[in-house]
Amino acid sequence: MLSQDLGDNCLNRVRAHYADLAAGAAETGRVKLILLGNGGVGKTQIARWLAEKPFDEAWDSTHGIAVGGVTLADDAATQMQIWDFGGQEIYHGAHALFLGGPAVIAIVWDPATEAEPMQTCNGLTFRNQPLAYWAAVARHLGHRDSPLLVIQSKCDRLEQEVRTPPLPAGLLDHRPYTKNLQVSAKAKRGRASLLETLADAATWLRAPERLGAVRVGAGRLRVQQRLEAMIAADQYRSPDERQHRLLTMDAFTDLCSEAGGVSSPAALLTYLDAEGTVLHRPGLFDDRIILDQNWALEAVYAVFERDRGAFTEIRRANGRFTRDLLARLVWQNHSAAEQDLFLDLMRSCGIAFEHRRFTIDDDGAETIEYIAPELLPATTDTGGLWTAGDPTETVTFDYPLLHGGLIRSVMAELGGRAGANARYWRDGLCGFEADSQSRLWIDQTTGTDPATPWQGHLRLRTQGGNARELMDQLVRVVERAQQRVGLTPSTVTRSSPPDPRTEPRALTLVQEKPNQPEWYVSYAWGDDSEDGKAREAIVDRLCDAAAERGRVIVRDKNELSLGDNLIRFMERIGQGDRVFVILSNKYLASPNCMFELTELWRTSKQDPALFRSRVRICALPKTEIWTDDHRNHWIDHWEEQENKLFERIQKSKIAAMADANHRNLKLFHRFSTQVADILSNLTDHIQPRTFEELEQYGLDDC
Ligand SMILES: Nc1nc2c(ncn2[C@@H]2O[C@H](COP(=O)(O)OP(=O)(O)OP(=O)(O)O)[C@@H](O)[C@H]2O)c(=O)[nH]1
Ligand SMILES: [Mg+2]
Repeated sequence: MLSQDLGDNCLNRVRAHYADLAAGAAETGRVKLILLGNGGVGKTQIARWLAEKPFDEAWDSTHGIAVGGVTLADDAATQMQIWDFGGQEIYHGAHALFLGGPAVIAIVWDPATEAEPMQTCNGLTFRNQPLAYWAAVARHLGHRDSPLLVIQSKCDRLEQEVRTPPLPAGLLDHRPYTKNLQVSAKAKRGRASLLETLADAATWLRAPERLGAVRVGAGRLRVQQRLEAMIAADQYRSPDERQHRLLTMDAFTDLCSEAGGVSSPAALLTYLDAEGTVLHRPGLFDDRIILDQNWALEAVYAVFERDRGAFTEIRRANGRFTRDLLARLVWQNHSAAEQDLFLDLMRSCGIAFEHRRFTIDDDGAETIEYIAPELLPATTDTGGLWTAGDPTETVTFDYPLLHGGLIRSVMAELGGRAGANARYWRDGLCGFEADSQSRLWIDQTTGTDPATPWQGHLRLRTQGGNARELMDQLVRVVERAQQRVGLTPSTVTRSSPPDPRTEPRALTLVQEKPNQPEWYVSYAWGDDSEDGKAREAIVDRLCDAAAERGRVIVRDKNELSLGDNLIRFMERIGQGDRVFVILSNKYLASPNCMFELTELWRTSKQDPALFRSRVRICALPKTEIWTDDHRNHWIDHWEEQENKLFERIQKSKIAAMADANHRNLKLFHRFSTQVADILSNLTDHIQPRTFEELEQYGLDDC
């Protein structure tokens, strides 16, 4: 109910709470029980056991958070809201948001998992954290009054019990309430002491000097119970027949009027979201309320299941994905509206961020490309955006506990504005900011000290231009991210103090414009054939001749595929001031080359004069571009490619699902419709045929 962050004014919600209390108060008796620990240690089995459900041999890994209520057998007054957190690292950023309130926190561990650095479940690899990490999470992210239980699970026999959990001495000394327990959900050992401890911890937490008995408006409780009944009723229906997955705002407001005693449905919604009854983020999910949270979280995390195909595709595309891809590979059974909702959910949990929008279709439809930071490559890749040499400004934030949520949150804020103008890898990003004309590089480091692998630091660097001003802005970005994920640095070290005159402003990451105009060469790479060698030789000669004149021609010799690299190169070419196109028959038959050529045409707005002013063409001998017949040949060629691919897609389900096939289909269509126009526009004007002519027309004219 209280403020979620600095910009959040809680006054209206507090007023609503008291107004609802005045209309009739009730005690809830609810206490949150948060289960934390590595994947597979047995948290869900403990939750099931408390709810008197049978033990399940299978490990059905929890996605995100599962919330359920149980009334403790010996203590009817206490209703425990169990928050069963999935143990995988990817969830940690989101979990920090839920840990801050008063709750009983149970850290579950077992010696076998403790001994394994990694483990695999349903094709997913989990990175295990030591018990001390989880204790540090509870200590740094949990409420100061929250009782802490350290539970050793899977103690099927007495001999398996470890009397002293492997925790550094003194780590939990300052906690007012900690207890060690040993249980086995399978052999049903330790249940009585677990129940007794839970009841005791709940009573302790609800003592007047701490949480106190929680009183809420009776109307609020009625709405909450009504919603819980709707959710519970659905649990007995088969997944296809569930009726209460989502609730519109109107339906919720009606529910509040029926229940009576609710002065502000919006304030109640914030309360119910914090209680875990519903999931709601104002402005997101089309303003609908998610009742069936497991359904939504399952859909989101299906993206990360290796055997569903999306995982591999996204990995291959360096963390990039589109809604189309997920719709084909994991969300076939969900409507477009539901898919949008899942994407919103991914964004609001920091699992993905919008990276850029682009148009590949000729009809101008926009495609949104997202990045899933967790699936970015692990290696640092500043990709030439950072100039070697000392950074001008550095700021280092040291954290007693650092998890991946922080860098993901920073990336989401900056990356949402940067589009393709930044480089990302799993632990950082790099780019160039327009207003300050300064470069930035942000990355995180954890695990340098094996004794405390959960400690880490985030380092910000800025270079060139107004590096200090940009640094002041970036520090604010990090402070906002800290707030969102619930982290606090122990120390902050700055190379120079902040400038008090720096006004907050939005950051714009752009391509850094070099001092010189950017020149590129687009050609079909050489192969071992005579023609191939000749093509390569002419490009070498061109680059050398340019170098003699003090010019650099950018020549991307890296393997380009119709994917991320190519799109990045295309965007650079799109901004290129001059592009040399070395035409050959191989060029006109190559999808990559044709992509570059049609991009040049598109970024010249299909204006022949603008196109010719930027492009310098040199056609190699035997290139078929000079007659109508030649040009028609290329139309036929690309039409044929399009038809062939279309047939394949129609024949094979697998081919139909591949994102690349759909993209290529659109591109082949684009090539066939534009190739003749582009070529006749060029051949209508005299083109150089010898290298000397090319030198004159391309290098000596400016
Ligand atoms: N022998 C034994 N196995 C157990 C016990 N409790 C859980 N397991 C097994 O451990 C595996 C994982 O249990 P879960 O409760 O799903 O683990 P979790 O901690 O919820 O895992 P995530 O949801 O992935 O974070 C399952 O195969 C269980 O059958 C126990 O008391 N004894
Ligand atoms: Mg679980």
